[in-house]
Amino acid sequence: MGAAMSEPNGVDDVETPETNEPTPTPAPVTVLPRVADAIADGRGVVALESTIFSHLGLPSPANAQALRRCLQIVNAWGAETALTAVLGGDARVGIEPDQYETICGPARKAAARDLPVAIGHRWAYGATTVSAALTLAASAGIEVFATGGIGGVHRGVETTGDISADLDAIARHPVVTVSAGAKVFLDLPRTLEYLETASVPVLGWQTDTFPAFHARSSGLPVPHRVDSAEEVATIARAHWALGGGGVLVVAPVPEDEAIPFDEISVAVDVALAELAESDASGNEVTPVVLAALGRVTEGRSVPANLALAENNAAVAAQIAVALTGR
Ligand code: PSU
Ligand code: MN
Repeated sequence: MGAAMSEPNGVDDVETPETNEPTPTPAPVTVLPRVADAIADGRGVVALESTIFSHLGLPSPANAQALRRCLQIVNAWGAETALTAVLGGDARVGIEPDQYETICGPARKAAARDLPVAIGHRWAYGATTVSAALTLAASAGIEVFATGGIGGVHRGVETTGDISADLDAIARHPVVTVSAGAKVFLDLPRTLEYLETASVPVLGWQTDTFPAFHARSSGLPVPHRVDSAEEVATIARAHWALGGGGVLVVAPVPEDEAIPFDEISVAVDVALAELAESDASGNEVTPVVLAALGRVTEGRSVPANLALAENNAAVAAQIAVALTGR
């Protein structure tokens, strides 16, 4: 044993590193020059996910319409857009218009844990969920992100253990997420409890109740209300100065396209009964239930989904601009 303790031969010739810190590896993410410039110039930037625009989210042609409208409204409010996806194994922050057709097509769903696999296995098109989009946005230094409705704690979690990775990603990354509450077919009270446990400030955008995706209100009280983008910016800055991660801003779907909560709840029961009859599990659940809701509501859920996504993008852009302090 004593010999093992002695210095190996020639040890003096070896340069000893100063510390044991690993060499940082640059994130394998391609940031579009237009986005990189906006970040460097301190202009407002809004990150977007791609799952909602792919075949996994909205049906065609509503998906392409949603993409166009979300991008336009962010620009109209004076912010830059950063659509996220993995294309040909390349994790992108910011995507050129010549790729929009791909974005609106068939995709493999890429949550945060799938990102390294989508890169390593060079997926043709990995559509980012909320958790993956937040990971990419944070790695690029983007402070605001817009989606439709976040994933959360699923009903029946006691048996399935199904809790969306969206919640963990929101808690972890210092980014403001804007959503129309959580998807209506989830266990909304438990989703709110989880967000409390994870120390995520949940801010009702000009509302006192938690929105339920297609419905303006779930009836559940929201912990705090905000009425302006400047308020959100001040709260987010304070959260980050205290070492906090994400802030969740919940904005109700616009009145004109909203579906009353009681009505959508009946449709959810039918959609979840269909789900129980199918063998969908894991990450197939959300796309299957969204498609079923489209059928059960005879397409009414689609314009609601489109309108809420566009509204969230508009709110996110205002917050992004407010965060620049201009
Ligand atoms: N919001 C929408 N449509 C969607 C989604 C959100 O309006 O398709 C997607 C998001 O990408 C979200 C995902 O991250 O659903 C949640 O999936 P899961 O429940 O498997 O975590
Ligand atoms: Mn899940």
